[in-house]
Amino acid sequence: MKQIFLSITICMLFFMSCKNKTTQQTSSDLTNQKWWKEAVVYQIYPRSFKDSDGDGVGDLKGIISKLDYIKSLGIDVVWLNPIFGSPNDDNGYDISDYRGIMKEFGTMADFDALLKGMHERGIKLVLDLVANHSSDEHEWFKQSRSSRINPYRDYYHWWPAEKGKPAHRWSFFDVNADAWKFDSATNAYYLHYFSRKQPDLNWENPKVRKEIFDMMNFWFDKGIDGFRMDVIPFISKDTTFPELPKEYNGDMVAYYANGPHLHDYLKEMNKEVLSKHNVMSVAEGAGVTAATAHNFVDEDRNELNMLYHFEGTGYGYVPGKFKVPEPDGYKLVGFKEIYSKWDSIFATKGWGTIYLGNHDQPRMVTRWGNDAPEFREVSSKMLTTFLLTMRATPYYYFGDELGMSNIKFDKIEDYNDIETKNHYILLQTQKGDIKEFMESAKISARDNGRTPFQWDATANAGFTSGKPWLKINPNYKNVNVAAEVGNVNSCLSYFKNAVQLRKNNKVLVYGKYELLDKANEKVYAYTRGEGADKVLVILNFSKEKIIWNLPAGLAVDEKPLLNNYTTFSANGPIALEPYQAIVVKVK
Ligand code: TEU
Repeated sequence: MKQIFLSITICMLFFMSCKNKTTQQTSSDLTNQKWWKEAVVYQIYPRSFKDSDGDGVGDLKGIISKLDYIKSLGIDVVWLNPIFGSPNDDNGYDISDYRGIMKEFGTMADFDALLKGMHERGIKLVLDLVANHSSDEHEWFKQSRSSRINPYRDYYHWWPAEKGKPAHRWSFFDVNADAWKFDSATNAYYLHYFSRKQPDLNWENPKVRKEIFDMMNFWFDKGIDGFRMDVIPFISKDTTFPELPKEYNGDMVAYYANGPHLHDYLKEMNKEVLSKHNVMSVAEGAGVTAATAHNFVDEDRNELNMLYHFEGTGYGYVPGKFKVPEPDGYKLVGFKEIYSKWDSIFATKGWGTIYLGNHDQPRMVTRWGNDAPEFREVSSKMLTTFLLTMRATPYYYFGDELGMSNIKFDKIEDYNDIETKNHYILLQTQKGDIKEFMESAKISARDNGRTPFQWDATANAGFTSGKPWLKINPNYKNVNVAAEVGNVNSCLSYFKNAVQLRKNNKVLVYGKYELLDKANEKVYAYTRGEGADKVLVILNFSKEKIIWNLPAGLAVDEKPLLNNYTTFSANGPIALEPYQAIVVKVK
């Protein structure tokens, strides 16, 4: 009897504590609303958006000419990939002039006009901060490599050759995967986690940090609204460059992301720059895990606002191989686990982001949906529904609103990207499986997401009057803005509706997320919100028709808030069409 009483008491206490948690969470959400949590971010790869001068490369004037299109999407923030002076070894991620505009993209006057045009339309502008490394053509590096006693020597990481070869560090884009490059001018090696033309800056040096912070303030003083921070978790290194620790398990990215002074530097950046402006900051969270995420974004840490993780977009590749997709495709149950886990990480503290595509990723419809002609549009709309109904700030990649898909090059010569080209060379040297690599690249290579934007069915998709820097996807004849803009059933119209739905329903921004039917291998279903303010999202991730049963106790409206088909019946088992997506209010 005593025992029964004890268990009842424990149950009651547990119930009360859960209830308290929920109440707390809701009230803290309501008092902690921020514009950057409610924003929909639209990412533009400037090289591929719109060319105004016929050189085949997109530019700032091109973006200016399309501001009304951008405004019509209903998005709040534009993130532009790097637009600064660069020899373009890695398409702008190798910066030679942090305060100037890349020649192909235009001038500072163009930039000022672009920013003004965005602000006039109520759109915020976020730029890309690439500060883990510069270009080897930056003046700092030219000075640094010229002599061991040059004042800029310590702006970078050097290892004198008389000490022997430094301990191995892996490089993303090096043809030998070696991050140390010997430089005969001073008989020393320099560090480059990315290409040889992207030497890593030495953040231990306070002068380097000051240069970067001053540069950030320069752009904020111009009026920009935030920075996306390229591989920012890599900035701090153990500069003794020891042999890799015993517990190191081959995950170099995770190792790079945990430098000893990383959070000191981010706090300093916050104090010197971010806290002085009403802006947003988002870290590219390479190597950041569930265990470390809060250190970057919790408000009381005074560091950054958000980060995006790689667990989602890295999922479904064969472990140990370079971006080789699992032969039978990815498993939805694992996909749901990842996104549910990342929701729970920020459920009561911090804030998340969500994305399926960006300039480092293939097109989302090819990778996560189905780009076969009969399913491209519906599955694209389904993925759009997912992105715009999760509790996290959506980062939506330009072109996905049209349902653009992978170009799938057959020949290595068609690729422009240093990652793909250099990995091909590395594989040749290692006598690796080139055939497997080329097939995988059709699904996973970065250039798939970089092909020029498709404006209309005229020559070169209306992107340029010249020769485009990268081939245009031949499907542009049907998949383009002109074809979609007046069509209420197009991907474009669907995206705009989904954006408006999120804007008009704060429950889609802040509401509690609850996964339903987690073992279902084809359907991803979840609710957002609680009590009277709750919606159900049902996403059929398969090409099959599915009957899905509403969980007991859940009743929904007859008319969905969003549906990528015309059919829906709220009574009895729900019949889902291939890739059907439904958002419906819970009664
Ligand atoms: O990406 C960093 C990064 O982790 C990528 O190298 C990513 O792992 C890879 O592209 C996946 O295939 C950032 C930028 O987003 C990327 O465009 C740059 O090339 C890189 O940093 C170097 O600046």
